[in-house]
Amino acid sequence: MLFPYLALFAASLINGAVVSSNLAYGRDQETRSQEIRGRQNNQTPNKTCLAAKSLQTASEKTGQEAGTDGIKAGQAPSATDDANFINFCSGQTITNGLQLTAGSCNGIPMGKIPASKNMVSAMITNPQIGDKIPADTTFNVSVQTSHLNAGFFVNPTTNYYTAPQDLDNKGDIIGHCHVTVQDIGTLKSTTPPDPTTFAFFKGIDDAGNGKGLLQAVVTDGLPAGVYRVCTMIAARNHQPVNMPVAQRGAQDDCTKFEVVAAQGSNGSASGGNNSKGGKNAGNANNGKGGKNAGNANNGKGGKNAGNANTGKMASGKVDGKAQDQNLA
Ligand SMILES: *[C@@H]1O[C@H](CO)[C@@H](O)[C@H](O)[C@H]1NC(C)=O
Ligand SMILES: *[C@@H]1O[C@H](CO)[C@@H](O)[C@H](O)[C@H]1NC(C)=O
Ligand SMILES: *[C@@H]1O[C@H](CO)[C@@H](O)[C@H](O)[C@H]1NC(C)=O
Ligand SMILES: CC(=O)N[C@H]1CO[C@H](CO)[C@@H](O)[C@@H]1O
Repeated sequence: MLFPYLALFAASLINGAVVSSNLAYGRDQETRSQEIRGRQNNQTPNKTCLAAKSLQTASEKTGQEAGTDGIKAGQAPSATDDANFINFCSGQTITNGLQLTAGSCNGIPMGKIPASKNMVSAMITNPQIGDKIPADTTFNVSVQTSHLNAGFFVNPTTNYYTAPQDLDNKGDIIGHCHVTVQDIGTLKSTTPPDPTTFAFFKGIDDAGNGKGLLQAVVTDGLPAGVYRVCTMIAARNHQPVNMPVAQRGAQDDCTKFEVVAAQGSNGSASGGNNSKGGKNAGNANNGKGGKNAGNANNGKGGKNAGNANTGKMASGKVDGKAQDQNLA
């Protein structure tokens, strides 16, 4: 009866790991005893406890131990845990499926990591770099992706980050792509834009053309300005995709483009004052659009372009935020 003896020995090792972890987080003796009894009585492991097969022993080390491969000056020691950090979030605000704007702690595993040959890549095919798109006019953001099994997104209100990344039977990540557009002021801006502010955001819910081409319709377009559009490719539960190697090409793409007031469209509407109308339209186009569209409109643009543009700008921002809440 050697086998059962070995099995029992293995089980007590697992229990040892869990007990020491629980001790660290102040779990009481009775709870630990219940867990151990659960394992021994039911034959099957208590599903709330870490299975031996899931243990990552690399987490027990900082990476700076003498004789370890890959040590370089300036490296940070890793935090350590002997039970996969399963209780890392104990006593903190647990994410628990919500998009908590004050921050939280999420204890769900990262999940399945693809092979290098299945790494996600993307290229924004519309708009193209430097494009000048007419203001307040519907256009598409188009993204050609590879190795993303797109069209899968869970309820972002209840299941944000609640399950690990998963792969399909070809080894590709199952998930979806978001596109986000921000006003950056000028094409050569050196200021990181504020991530809490965006002109347009959309989670692309479908699988596109089935060959990786995904599209988001920017209904009624954007006010005049200079913008950056980026992809944010995600697994099914909205977490950024995780890849097998650090040194690689990016999974996401960004590009920069301009939105310009339609030339002369409101020029003739300035009461037959052609030269005046022309000048005003010009100001709105030359970098004074976007954020400063209001200035160009106040007084200079007369009643025509001014009122129309202000109205569109306000509704554009409201739409963007509303879509974010529904379709993270
Ligand atoms: C499994 O573990 C949980 C959490 O510690 C505990 O509440 C439960 O009673 C255990 N189940 C059994 C069958 O021991
Ligand atoms: C824009 O995207 C939508 C939705 O994918 C698609 O139906 C439409 O044909 C696209 N328009 C252009 C001009 O590509
Ligand atoms: C029309 O143009 C004239 C001459 O440039 C200017 O004096 C006048 O104020 C303009 N009227 C309007 C309504 O812009
Ligand atoms: C007369 C004219 O062309 N008016 C246009 C001014 O611009 C707004 C917004 O782009 C249009 O809606 C008007 O039709």
